[in-house]
Amino acid sequence: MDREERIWLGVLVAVFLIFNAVTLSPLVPWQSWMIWSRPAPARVVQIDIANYQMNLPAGGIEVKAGEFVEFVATSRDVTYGFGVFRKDGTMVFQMQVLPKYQNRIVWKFDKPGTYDVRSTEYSGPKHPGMFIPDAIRVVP
Ligand SMILES: [Cu+2]
Repeated sequence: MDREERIWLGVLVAVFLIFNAVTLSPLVPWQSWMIWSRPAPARVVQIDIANYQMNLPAGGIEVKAGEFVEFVATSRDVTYGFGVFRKDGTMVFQMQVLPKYQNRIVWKFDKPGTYDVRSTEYSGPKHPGMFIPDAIRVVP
């Protein structure tokens, strides 16, 4: 390795270290959620999926804007996706739902409204029917 290569390697290492220090720093004002944050969810929502059916809690899902909600999704057969969408079709979040495993995600809805749920993982021939309009109500 000659001198220019060592300098270039040093520049790359410095860029890597500075980038990570800045983006992981709690001093950055826009960085309110840390990767190691463990917010206590205000409520836990269980979702059971089997045979292309998403079984949501009876009475639907109602959460408050600004509170942390934990979604715990389980599958009893194949891999599904749990995706939450705004009414304009844009995605809020999604996670894979692996069989026989408690798949968890903690989310905070910023805006009140109703949200749709659909499977975001191709799971088989009945996958396109896995759509639940207005599945989540977020109230102020
Ligand atoms: Cu699916």
